[in-house]
Amino acid sequence: MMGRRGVLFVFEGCDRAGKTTQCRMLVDALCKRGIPAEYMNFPDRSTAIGKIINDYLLKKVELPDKAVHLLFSANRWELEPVIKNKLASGVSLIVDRYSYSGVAFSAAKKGMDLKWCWNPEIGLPEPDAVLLLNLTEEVSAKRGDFGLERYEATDFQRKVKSNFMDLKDSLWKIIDADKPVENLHVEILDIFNSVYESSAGKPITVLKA
Ligand code: NYM
Repeated sequence: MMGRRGVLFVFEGCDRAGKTTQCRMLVDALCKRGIPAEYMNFPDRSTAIGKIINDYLLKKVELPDKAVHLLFSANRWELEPVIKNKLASGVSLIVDRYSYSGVAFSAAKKGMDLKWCWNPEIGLPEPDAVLLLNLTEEVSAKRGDFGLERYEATDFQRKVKSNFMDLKDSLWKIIDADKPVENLHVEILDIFNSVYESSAGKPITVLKA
């Protein structure tokens, strides 16, 4: 008998919300329990497209907003076969940013709207769950200054947060990311367990218009 598929479990949020730490902790916890799981992150800077994105984020190159938006999306599409194969082979993917970051960040720029930004994402595998790590500005400020990458500025991050709130649907889970790391991990593990149970036997769907 074929085993069950993996789940596509996506973390979203502004910069410094603690997504990477929580993703890594979740992957470790799942692997220890014998649930096959792997970490994935977008942008994946290791691919050919990812290298251009990396140069753009580091401000080594300038690109028109629409062009770079499509590159971020293409970066997901170049990994779409990998995502589908891993899920089908039973591996759960714990994903550090996905299409929603693509839209929330690009649409925070002048002249870019949510609908235009969403279009290239249509048809990508749809997550079984999206967790939005929501950090208050006070706690974010305590984590130190932003880095030097593009987008790392308070005003811009405010717009990104408001875009995330516009994108969220009833299936998203909004998580209070001000909590201590360990408490947050326990809460997330619980959510994963219920998503894992409820997704057994369900096909992988795709993002829609
Ligand atoms: N980002 C990330 C986008 O603008 N569009 C996207 O599609 C994705 C996935 O890249 N500030 C932005 C959000 C971040 C930046 O991400 C780098 P990270 O997770 O810091 O490497």
